[in-house]
Amino acid sequence: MRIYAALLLFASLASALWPVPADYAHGNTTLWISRDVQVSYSGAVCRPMSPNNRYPFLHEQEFDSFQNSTNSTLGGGHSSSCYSSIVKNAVQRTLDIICEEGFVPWKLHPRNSDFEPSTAGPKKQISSIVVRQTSPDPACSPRPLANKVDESYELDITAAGQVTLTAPSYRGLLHALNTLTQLFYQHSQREAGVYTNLAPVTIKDKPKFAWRGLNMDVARNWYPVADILRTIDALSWNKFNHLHIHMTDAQSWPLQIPALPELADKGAYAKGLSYSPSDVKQIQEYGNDRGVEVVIEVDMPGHQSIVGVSHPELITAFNVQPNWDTYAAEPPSGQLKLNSPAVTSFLHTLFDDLLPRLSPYSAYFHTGGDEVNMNAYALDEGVNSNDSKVIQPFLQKFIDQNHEQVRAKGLTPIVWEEMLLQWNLTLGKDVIVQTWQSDEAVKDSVKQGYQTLVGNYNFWYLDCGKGQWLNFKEGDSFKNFYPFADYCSPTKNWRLIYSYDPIAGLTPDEAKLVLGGEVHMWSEQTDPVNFDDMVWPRASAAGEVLWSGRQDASGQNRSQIDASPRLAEMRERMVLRGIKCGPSQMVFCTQNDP
Ligand code: CP6
Repeated sequence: MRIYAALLLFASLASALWPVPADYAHGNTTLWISRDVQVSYSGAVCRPMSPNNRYPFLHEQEFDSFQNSTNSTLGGGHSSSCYSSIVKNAVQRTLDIICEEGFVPWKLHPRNSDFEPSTAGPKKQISSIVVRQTSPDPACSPRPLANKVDESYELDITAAGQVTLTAPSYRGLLHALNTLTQLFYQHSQREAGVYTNLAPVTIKDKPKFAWRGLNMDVARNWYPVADILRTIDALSWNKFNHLHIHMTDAQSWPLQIPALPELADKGAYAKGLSYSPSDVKQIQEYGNDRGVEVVIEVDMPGHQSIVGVSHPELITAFNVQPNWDTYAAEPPSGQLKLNSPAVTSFLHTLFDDLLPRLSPYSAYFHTGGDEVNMNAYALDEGVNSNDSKVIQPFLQKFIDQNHEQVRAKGLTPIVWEEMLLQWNLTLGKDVIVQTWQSDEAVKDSVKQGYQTLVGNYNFWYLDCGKGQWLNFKEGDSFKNFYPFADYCSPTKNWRLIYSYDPIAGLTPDEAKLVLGGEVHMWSEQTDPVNFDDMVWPRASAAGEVLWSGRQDASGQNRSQIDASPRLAEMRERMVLRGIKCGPSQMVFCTQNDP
């Protein structure tokens, strides 16, 4: 980070970008902004229109005619569900946030200080915003792989009041717009307006890691669509680009499959507590519009007990009580049988229904594979053994069949680390391996040449945040027996999450195969009431590590002291935008010293 020398005189000046850009310089000139600022796209100016138009700077016809013009790179010719209106809508949201958010950064300034610009005299205004996409959008289908997307951008604000956002892709422009929102503040005398005191600004930014994700478990507790959409918003503000939805697990199947309606009819927690195809499409489109790719996981063959409620013939060790822990990591027990023609045909039907609906929006499908229990296969008539050497070839056949179908539908498979590292399965070199148990797992996976996701549970599992796991009481039913207090300690504060380096201990060549990582919100004890508070702003800490890297340009680990007030500011902005997350710490810890 480069800072003008003059700025050192203004140590209290709030400049709190999250995640921190790769290259950032700013001054201390104040500029004001208003809703009728002109926005132009690659030189096609859209003039202010009628006063009752909420977004007067955008005029449909002018924008559309620009789109269809020959020098347009904003997606002309694509269907609206792909790229064409994404930037236009994002600009609308951005000006909405800038002009209405109302963020006054008082918590970051010394107690009782005067940090705001004078409201007397003429106010220099932002004159216009130029939005330039410099490369054509990729084809809509198949979706580009994560490491093929250029998310870089440049943002300039001149002291004279000209804003320019430039990026090769619409994904970069979305990041530029998000950064822009973080440069503006509401004056505490509200009528005075919205200002930046940081001009001139020059930002050149790009992500360190291509995959920056949150894994959201919607099977242990039910989440209405609105909670998922709100989470996509918050992810985009933090420059995350993937929402991994852990869609099914042992306890519930909240996904409607029209070809297999009994799955959700019997497997959802209640009538109506399931996602229809149009719900899924809405979630995917919402993510697509915000640069967040939605990746669905159907976890198999473990964590599948719930399928036994509608298809008992497909499940081995179904709901064993009381000794469920012989057969599963978490109750109720039950895994898909191996070496079973019925399971094969079931999965064909499932994939034929589901996967074609996912591929217009994602390049990936997650087939799970964590915590497969061996004892369960002693009870499976097609296997009849708990010996891993007997089970392994059946598991290999199972995953070969599944991945073949995933690829046939134009998708790339993702698996949990156990498939590679515990079971030594032979996987296609296209497969992404998602690690979670250790840093050694990351090393082992990249050493075998696989693109790898990190997210060590000792650092990036958000479910253990508040230490509120239930205690076993003698005589309780097995449903209350969740003896997980041990592995849920220690709790994880943002500093611990921030301290995790995805490429620690790897050679530079190995590090290249770390595609990125995910924080994980397992929902055994989280539902929409506490979800925001469990995820944010702790996920933001991982978001900065994934976007900016654990180290700064000089190779030093980033300082928590620098991060602390910036994260506090990010949390205030998220709260104002509707995320119900608690503070990262008390004001005393984030306020600048006098
Ligand atoms: N559910 C599933 C879980 C977990 C995993 N998979 C999990 C394991 C250990 C901890 C937290 C969560 N609840 N399907 C592991 C990938 Cl500490």
